[in-house]
Amino acid sequence: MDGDGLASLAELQTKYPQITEDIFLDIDANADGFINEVELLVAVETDLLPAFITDQ
Ligand SMILES: [Ca+2]
Repeated sequence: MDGDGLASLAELQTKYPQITEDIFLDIDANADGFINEVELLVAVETDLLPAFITDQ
């Protein structure tokens, strides 16, 4: 993440190389092309992501 509170697919893939575009689109609930903190929390709760990303 680059400090704006949103994560792009490329940013997520630096931490989770296994994340595909399909998974990213599933996480991106409002389809704005970025993952915000709420979407990240939902992704962890629904096991779309294996762990919580803690840095900002
Ligand atoms: Ca989003």
